[in-house]
Formats: sequence, C-alpha cells, structure tokens
Amino acid sequence: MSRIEKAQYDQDGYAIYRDVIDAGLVQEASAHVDWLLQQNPGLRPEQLHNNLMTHDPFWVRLVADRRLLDIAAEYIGDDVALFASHYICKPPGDGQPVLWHQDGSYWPLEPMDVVTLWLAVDPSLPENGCMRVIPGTQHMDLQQMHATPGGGNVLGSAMEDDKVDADRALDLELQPGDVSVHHPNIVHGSNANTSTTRRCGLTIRYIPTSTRIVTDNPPFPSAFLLRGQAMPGINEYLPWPPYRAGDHMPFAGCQVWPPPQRSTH
Ligand SMILES: O=C(O)CCC(=O)C(=O)O
Repeated sequence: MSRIEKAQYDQDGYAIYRDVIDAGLVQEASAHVDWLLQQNPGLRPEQLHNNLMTHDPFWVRLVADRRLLDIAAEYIGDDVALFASHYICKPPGDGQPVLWHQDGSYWPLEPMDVVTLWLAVDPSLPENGCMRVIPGTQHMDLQQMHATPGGGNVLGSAMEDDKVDADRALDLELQPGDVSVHHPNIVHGSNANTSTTRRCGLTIRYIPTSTRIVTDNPPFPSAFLLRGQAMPGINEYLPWPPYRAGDHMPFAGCQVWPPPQRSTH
C-alpha cells in the first residue's frame, strides 16, 4: 500500500505514481494508438473510445497489467473490473481541450464507487495540454454538465464556469509510464494542444465488482473482469478477446494470449 499517494488522494482527490509501466509497453501503447487510427480513419485521435476495445486483445492486456491493477486495488479492493477506457490523444497544433467536468456526472454506475488511472503514453506537460485538477473538489456533489456546441471540446459538455475556481487548478505533469489517479467527483480538464508535440494518455476506469454498470444491453462494451471474483447478479462480463494474427495489432506475448481465464459471469 502506497500510503503517501493514498493520503494525497484522500485529501486532494488525486495522486501521482512515477515509473509504473516500462518503456517497452508504453511503446506498444503508442503503436496501438497509431494502429487504431489506421483502422478507424474517420476518428479524431481524442476520440478512441471503449467501444473499440471489446474485441481488442492488446487493449485488454494493457488495462489488465498487474502494475495498474495493484494501484487500482489500493482504492477499490481486490475484486477489480473495468468499466471503461479511452485514449485521449491530442495531436500537435490542433489537439482539442477537455473542458472542466466531473466524470461521475456522465457515468451509469451504482454506487459511484470507481477510480480512474490515467497512463501517460507521451510526456504530458502544460505546453501540450496535460491534465489539470482542482484539488479538494472531490468533496463537491456531482453537478449537471451543459452542452458546449461547436465541436471544439472533446466531451461536448462541461461544468458552468461559475462552479469552477480555475485559479486553483494544478497541472499534472507526467512522463511516459507515469500514472495519475483521480476521484470521480474531482473537477478536472485540460487545455488545447497548440505545441509541436503530441500528448497522448490512456484513461482507465476501474470498478469493484460490487459496482453495477446500469445498461439495458449487457454486457457493457468494455465490461471485463480483471482480478478477483465477480459478484453474482451485478454485472455481465465480456470474454477476454483472443489474439488473431492479421486482425489485431501484434504485441509481446500475443501468441499465448489470453491467459487461462476465470469465470466471466
Ligand atoms: O486526457 C485528458 O486531457 C482529460 C482526461 C479526463 O478527463 C479523464 O481521464 O477523466
């Protein structure tokens, strides 16, 4: 248990873990983004969403990495499932901002017991639009988000300005392989990327298996049981997708993927 990070999370609503993922796997994640963009030529790179991961073995391999699950387990316990994951990859020059928001306002979860890990694939710095948080706002109730017409905001909606004390915002500066953790209620966002370097991160939403994903059409497209036991009657989970040469991006260990599986329901 990393007491310092957990204490900071309890006080401020976020924490940072350095050097979590090795350079080889980060490099594969970066290649994965390029591969996904080739497969989905109409998509902006900020919009690589969880619907793309249902049949993608590398994506599941990445979010199931033991080092990430060990961190998630510090916050939500040892029975860990995935709710969602998205790459938010801001290209140089015109990378879009993520306006101020609280994640929990968007999510069909009961209860709102969930933690987000954000894995830096590129250096993530103020100049290329790193994530920004307002410490302590995890204690605010979830607010209604409002549409932001015009298409320039990754989420398409945001909090009202008068609810946000942007002067208190803190930049989360990360190097590739670092991970930040944030609370579903914390007010956060990120600026546009007007620099000459890409800013890519993978956001990963982990839930304990006691949290229900409320959906009319289970299983949810990114509901995977990743560690421990499912709780009967709560969620349906997807099988871990097998690797098929030609259909998927090759990755270290793909020939023996997936590992022997536990019950998925
Ligand atoms: O990647 C970003 O800039 C924002 C990420 C975010 O809002 C999130 O992970 O909840």
